[in-house]
Amino acid sequence: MKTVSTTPFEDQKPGTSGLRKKVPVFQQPNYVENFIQSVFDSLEDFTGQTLVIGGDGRFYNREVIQKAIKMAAANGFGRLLVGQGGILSTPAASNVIRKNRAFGGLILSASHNPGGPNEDFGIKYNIGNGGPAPEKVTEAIYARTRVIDSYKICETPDVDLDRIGRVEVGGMDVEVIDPVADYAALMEELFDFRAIKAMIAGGFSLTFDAMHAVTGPYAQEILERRLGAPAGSVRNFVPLEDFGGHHPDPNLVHARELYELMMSAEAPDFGAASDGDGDRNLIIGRGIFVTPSDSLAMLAANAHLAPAYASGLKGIARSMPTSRAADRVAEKLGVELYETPTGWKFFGNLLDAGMVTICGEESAGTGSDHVREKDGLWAVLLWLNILAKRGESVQAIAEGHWKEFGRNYYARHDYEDVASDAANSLITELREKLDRLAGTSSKGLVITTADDFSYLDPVDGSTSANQGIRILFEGGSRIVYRLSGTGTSGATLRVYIERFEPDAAKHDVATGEALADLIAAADEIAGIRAKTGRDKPSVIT
Ligand code: VG1
Ligand code: CO
Repeated sequence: MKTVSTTPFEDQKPGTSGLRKKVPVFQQPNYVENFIQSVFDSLEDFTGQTLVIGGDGRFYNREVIQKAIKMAAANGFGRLLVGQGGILSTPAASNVIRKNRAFGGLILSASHNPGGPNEDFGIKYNIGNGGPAPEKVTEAIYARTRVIDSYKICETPDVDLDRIGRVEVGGMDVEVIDPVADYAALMEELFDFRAIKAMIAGGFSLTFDAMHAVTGPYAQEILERRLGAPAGSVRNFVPLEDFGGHHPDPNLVHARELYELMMSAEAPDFGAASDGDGDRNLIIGRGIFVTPSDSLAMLAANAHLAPAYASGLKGIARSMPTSRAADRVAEKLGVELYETPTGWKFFGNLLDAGMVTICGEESAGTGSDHVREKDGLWAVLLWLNILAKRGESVQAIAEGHWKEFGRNYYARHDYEDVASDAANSLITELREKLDRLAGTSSKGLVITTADDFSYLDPVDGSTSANQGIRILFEGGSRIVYRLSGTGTSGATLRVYIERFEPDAAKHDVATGEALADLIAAADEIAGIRAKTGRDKPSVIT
């Protein structure tokens, strides 16, 4: 064991989901070591305890895992569990932490961002409940990174990550585990595998695109081996360090091929995809894309059809920018709806306290109290379970849902890689005029309220301010503005636009059309064009 002296880096502030930077930033001498030591220095009483490590297999994953193992041993952890090949999807890592009563875990991923020598990497710390560290922990980690002057590491040989089994590193037990087994077993407990299997045997067809990211081995085991989907139902199933040069982002832009298949005459009954680290999901029925916000609402309304949720939901939580479709379901079910800031870390307390069962975000994240992360394959399996029980198509279920609850037309416009100064001044100027907006109108729409979202956690009483600017209009339409906390270059402005339409006769309008006046108002109110120089968003989801 040796102690190495070091000097702080100024830029190690964790964002929405851990520390994310370009690979060359992480490759600076001591950069990874500083951050990991700062994590350990911010924790208490872990001597002899268990740490879990896994990642999405992207470029630099293995190198960081070797450093983390040697540092965990030097810092006094007693046992370390690591996925074979360095692989653990984010939800699987959450499950391993919980199942083994680990002290916590390090998850190495930059999620849906591209991978490779000049692309993105990330490190996130999860606590013993299996969920992302709450803000008070990430703030302590950041404070530590600013003053750190040394780190501890064992000078031991690298661990063979490809061989399942147990070895010893500097007095710590290291177990290389099967990354899929425990997760697949958990899914089998939650869902009616027999019903899904029978549906597939009866001719129901599906395509799952793993996007050359972490879910390939999970999806092959669960969908093909356990549920009997024909070989080839899971595409792009080999995890690659650079995701084949693509963005492993399951949206209509980056999962274009899947989308086109689902809109074609050859479309299978069901299409889905997941992201780099396996926590996001894309759901497309034959001829119909289900927005993540709608998917949350539809899953919540039908969850009782799956064994794990047969006794009903305790409550539903959604991030603030997520559409309010789920609110109507909560109302009907007679359960509480919680609105949290963006990022899964805010759901942890509600789940731990047994106040909610299902959570979701507009960014293609849905999950439940089975783990403490969002879970892409879980959402796919819950959809399949519902389809098997209802015996209807995705389209019929979606249309029936809108008829019953009304439809929340919804889109997110992202302006990526905008100059940070321009993005910050846009938000600052909006903030300054918030008090004067109520009662005024834009593009014929009357503003009823304008505020900056602040969250009071009902469990621990903590407050998180400045979480996004909300402009509410008469009739229930809404525009939300916030800056991304996961980007690695420049700033990303996200504009979330929503209109509620109760009239079933108006439920088959194209989204862009249904939102046209709000989109124009979003620009007028914030001056997006003028301040960013962009005349259209980089991505619309
Ligand atoms: C984005 C999404 C947010 C999600 C986060 C992490 O954050 O908007 O909903 O929780 O990514 O997802 P931001 O700050 O860029 O808007 V993942 O799949 O990257 O772990
Ligand atoms: Co992700």
